Amino acid sequence: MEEQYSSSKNLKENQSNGEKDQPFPPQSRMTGYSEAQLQSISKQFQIYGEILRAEACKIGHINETYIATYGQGGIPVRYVHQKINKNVFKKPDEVMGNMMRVTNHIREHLEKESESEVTRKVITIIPTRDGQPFYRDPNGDFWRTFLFVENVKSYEAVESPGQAVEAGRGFGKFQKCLTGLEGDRLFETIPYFHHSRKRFEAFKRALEEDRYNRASQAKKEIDFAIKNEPIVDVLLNAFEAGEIPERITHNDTKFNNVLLDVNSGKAMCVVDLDTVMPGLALYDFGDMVRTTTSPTLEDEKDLSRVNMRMEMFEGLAKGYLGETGKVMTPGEIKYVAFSGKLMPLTIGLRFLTDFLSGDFYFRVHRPGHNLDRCRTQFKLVQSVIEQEDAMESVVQSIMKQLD
Ligand code: GN1
Ligand code: MG
Repeated sequence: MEEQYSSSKNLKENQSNGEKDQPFPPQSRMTGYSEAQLQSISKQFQIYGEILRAEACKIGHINETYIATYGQGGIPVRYVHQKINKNVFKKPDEVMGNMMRVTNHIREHLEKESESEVTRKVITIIPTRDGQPFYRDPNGDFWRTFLFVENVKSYEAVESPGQAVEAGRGFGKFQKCLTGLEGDRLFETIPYFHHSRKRFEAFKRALEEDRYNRASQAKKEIDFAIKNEPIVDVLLNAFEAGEIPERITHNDTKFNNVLLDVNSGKAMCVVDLDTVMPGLALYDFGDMVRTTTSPTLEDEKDLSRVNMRMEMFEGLAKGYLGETGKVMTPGEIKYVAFSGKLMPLTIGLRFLTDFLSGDFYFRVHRPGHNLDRCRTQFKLVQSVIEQEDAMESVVQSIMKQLD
């Protein structure tokens, strides 16, 4: 089945196995809801038809996601039910407030441009029966429902430079469209989310504590992090100096968060809007470099396969700058290539911190999973460092072509 979420067949399949001899934090376990439970939750929303089946979605390290098929008179329609991780998102009402504003803005923009297939180009939030964007269940958990986008596919790893162009174009359009969102500043759904200095300090604290005696397993990675510490302040300083502006950014521009049309391969819809908030455009671009340029998955064990491929970088930069190049400031353009090493370093630091702290944050599926994820990130940082000058030239030549 071609769809935006690759799903497991069994609702229980997402449960993690605890690590032997280690206290295993409860947040890392996934509950796994039954169809009957989902049915009762879905009754709270303005849904079309009766539930026929539901599958848990394995993608995503944070929220719990189910794809449910409903039918009315034999005609199927699909919805996505999602339980928001309230350990991570402390104020789910603010997350949904941002999401409503952002999706309404994009929808209005698409309609103004007389675009077709609007429900495939922006997420449709299904309200509860009393018109709210989320439902709070008796356990105090927050649920929301989206219309499933049909005939699209998401990929964990990029397969061609053309796909990289589409990823860049999809997130670039998103970015450009949100420059027109007026009104109050969006909520910061996770304060200091990409604040690389704070992420580095959190890593140092976890290392000093070494609560689970894991630092000895991560010596090389710890050395790498410390050696590359100067990277973490560069954009923060540029921002402080007024060299780069705050924008409304997506902040989780993983390649699997842009849905590509199954037939044309074109970017259709940007998903996972929980972290859309004030940020730096370069965080978004850097996170695309992180997830779109290596042929491997984020948890690849064979590090010799992890590398930044220039043709993918070029595709990404063409797609993204093609949309945003005229909106971005010279200060931002200066750090486009640099952001390609900042983001794998920042996310790698977060994986390492979580590994050292006992895997409380990212859902893990095997012992050492977060350390494996950290290793791929750091390998990618190294690969970007080795190719940064060439990446810079690619950016310059794309910018010249835009003039
Ligand atoms: C998390 O759950 P997912 O895959 O959408 C994380 C991102 C990381 C990413 C790493 C809220 O995103 O910041 O980059 O894992 N989201 C949050 O794969 O922390
Ligand atoms: Mg996400």
